[in-house]
Amino acid sequence: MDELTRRDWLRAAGVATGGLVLPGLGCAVAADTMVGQAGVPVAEDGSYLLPPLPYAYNALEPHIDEETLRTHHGKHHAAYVNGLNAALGALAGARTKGDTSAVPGLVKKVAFHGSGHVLHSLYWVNLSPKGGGEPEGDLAAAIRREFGSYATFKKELVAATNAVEGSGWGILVREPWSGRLVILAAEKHENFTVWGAIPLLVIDVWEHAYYLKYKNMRAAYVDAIFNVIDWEAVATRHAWVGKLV
Ligand code: MN3
Repeated sequence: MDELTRRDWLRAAGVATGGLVLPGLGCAVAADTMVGQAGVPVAEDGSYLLPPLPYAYNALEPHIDEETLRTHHGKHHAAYVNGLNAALGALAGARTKGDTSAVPGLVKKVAFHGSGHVLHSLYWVNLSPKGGGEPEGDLAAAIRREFGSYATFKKELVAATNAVEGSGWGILVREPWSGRLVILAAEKHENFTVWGAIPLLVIDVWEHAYYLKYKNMRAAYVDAIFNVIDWEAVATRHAWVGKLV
């Protein structure tokens, strides 16, 4: 693979396995309170911030009532932001102590709160008092191409969303390998990824990745794989993601 093809492949792979790449969310956050993020505001110290609603709490009445929106944004979403910051802080503390015992529990918290934070940030800007109607332009054309009609698309999105078991989300994504639109449903927020995060390095721990040689000794396989990681490739992707934010 020549270098250009390789770079393009790495780029495409990253976007696709990330599942959902968030566009700029357009939150009106003062520039001096955030650092280079597309709508998911980050403070100077790297902690996450609750993005302000882009409209008043009563602006979506009567469809979404003021009390619901006030609680949803000010309490529930804020709790995800706080939970994410707390989990990352606890991870940093454990790292300082060289203690990995808490890491498995904490990474689940990062996935849960981080995904909750990102999905809510997108949810607010998916809504508007001026919303409703049907999509137009390129999006409308893409929906027609994929689903046949807006009515069919809506029926499928509603069916998927209504059928989420327990708590979760109906989600429309643009799948970057082909550019096509895909309807997904997430249980909880994550199971177990952060939507919008773009992977830089992955380690397959399905047994098919190691069982023939390592049998049940997954840890030996994981230890060994560090001998063959292409950090230059990881660095290329790291730099590419840096240009997005
Ligand atoms: Mn919610």
